[in-house]
Amino acid sequence: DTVPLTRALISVSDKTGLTGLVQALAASGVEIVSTGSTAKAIADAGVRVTEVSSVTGFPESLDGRVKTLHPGVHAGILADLRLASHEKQLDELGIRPFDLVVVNLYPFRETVASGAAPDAVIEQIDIGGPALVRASAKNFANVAIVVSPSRYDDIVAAAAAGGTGLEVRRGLAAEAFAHTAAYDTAVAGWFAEQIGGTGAAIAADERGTEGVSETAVPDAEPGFPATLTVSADKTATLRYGENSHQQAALYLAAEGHGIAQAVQLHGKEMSYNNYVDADAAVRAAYDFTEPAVAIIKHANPCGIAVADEGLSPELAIANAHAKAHACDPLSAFGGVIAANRTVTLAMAETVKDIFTEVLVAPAFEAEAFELLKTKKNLRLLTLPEGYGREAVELRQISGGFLAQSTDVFDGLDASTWTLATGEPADAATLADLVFAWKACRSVKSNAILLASGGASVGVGMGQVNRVDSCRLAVSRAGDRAAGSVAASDAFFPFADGLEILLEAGVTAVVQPGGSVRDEEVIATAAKAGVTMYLTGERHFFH
Ligand code: 93A
Repeated sequence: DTVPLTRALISVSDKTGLTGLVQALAASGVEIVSTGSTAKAIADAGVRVTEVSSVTGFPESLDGRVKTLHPGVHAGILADLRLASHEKQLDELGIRPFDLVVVNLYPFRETVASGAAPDAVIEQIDIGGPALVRASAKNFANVAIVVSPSRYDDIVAAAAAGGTGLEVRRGLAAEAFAHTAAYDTAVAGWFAEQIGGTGAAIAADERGTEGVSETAVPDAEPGFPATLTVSADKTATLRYGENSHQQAALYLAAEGHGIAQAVQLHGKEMSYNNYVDADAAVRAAYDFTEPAVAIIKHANPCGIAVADEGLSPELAIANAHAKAHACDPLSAFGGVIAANRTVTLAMAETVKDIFTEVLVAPAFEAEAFELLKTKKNLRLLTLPEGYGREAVELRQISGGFLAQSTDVFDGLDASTWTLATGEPADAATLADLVFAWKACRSVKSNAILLASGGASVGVGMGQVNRVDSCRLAVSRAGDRAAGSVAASDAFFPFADGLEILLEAGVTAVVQPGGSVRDEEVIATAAKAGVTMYLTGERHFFH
């Protein structure tokens, strides 16, 4: 099962670690074949290298679009040397096999992130590279495929030790296919954005089999017609669903400009749960017009904050992130972050030290992107231009679908609130109440959110009674509950939940009102001398 390393094809855009790799391979007697600028870098490192054009007998042509796309290369990679017939054919064709292929692809995502024009982006769609990677990975029985400089040390060690083992090559192949899949997902996402987010051109041959379902769906206007057609094209097969034994795929809705159309710039492949959480994160952060950050775990915010006033744009989004993170650092571990402004270097510097699954934002400053890219597993996504939720939301239930107009805040106006009891809130307290009310909308019901200084300080979510949500919010806030304000996504059916908030020292409360026991609830607030506003509108979120 061990394949000795004798002949390598190396074609890399990212030259990190290249010198050390080729020097060590040459020292182990490995012959090196390479493309254009890679060959030059290898020669510059003082290592003997064969130009791929002398292997193919065909010049690198069309501005490099055709370099390795040649049977002289691909037959050398794809030959299964366990078969005498393959070995014989190679001999007849005068083609020598490769046992190691080292490739990393044109920097497509980086080029998109740099704001390059479409033509320049298209030039960075690697064709020959993925073909090398996939061919090598398919033939892992004979070839080791390396797509990341982080594997160079292992390969050098294998070369010195006599070759690569089958299980090592199988693992490298799995990595390789994940790599090309993520690359193509980024390309598909960019194309979908270019054509207005419809994704119509993608996987068109799958239409009618998987991508389109005929179901009852409302149109965007209040009238909900008897039948409509939902059309969405399958754009990615996900590794698995909510759990590893579930299959899953991503479909792009026609006309969508949401998280499904986000372009992934870096990091591991997006998972099913990543998409769900990124959607929740964006929903939470984008309710705010001021710089805001939301951190999501299991579809719930464990921190939401807006920036302090008067900060520069560079610092504002970093400040919002620091405040959101401070709400519940324990839960923020492994979280999904959405920012509603460009991620700046200042924000990247703090995010980089916190284990984070996904960071989604409208854009990344170049230095911020460079820094965050050093985190191999952190997925970086940009939202499509014109991001917005659909006017109507669908949810599947067994045997059918539910539809509703989407819950949005349309220019929230606190002057429409009713002061039920207590002194009118001063400007700072009112700002916190408005913040808490907006932030509470993205918390799964029953939701209680405590806030202070434009940041959540304690979130009670998803409990089956409001008292427990109050307890949870207060316990998460700890000593920050005293002096904070509270928002409740729906009315207090009894005074018991409110009493827990008052005992903890909450100074003002906003809630919809409308309970048959409003009088009792308001009297409880009045007795504590606490301000209470009624919004007249609840924001359940299930
Ligand atoms: O333009 S390509 O799609 N056509 C090819 O035949 C080809 N072969 C390798 N891109 C191709 N590559 C890519 O070139 C590799 O994936 C690698 O990223 C890059 C290295 O080229 P160079 O050594 O000239 O910089």
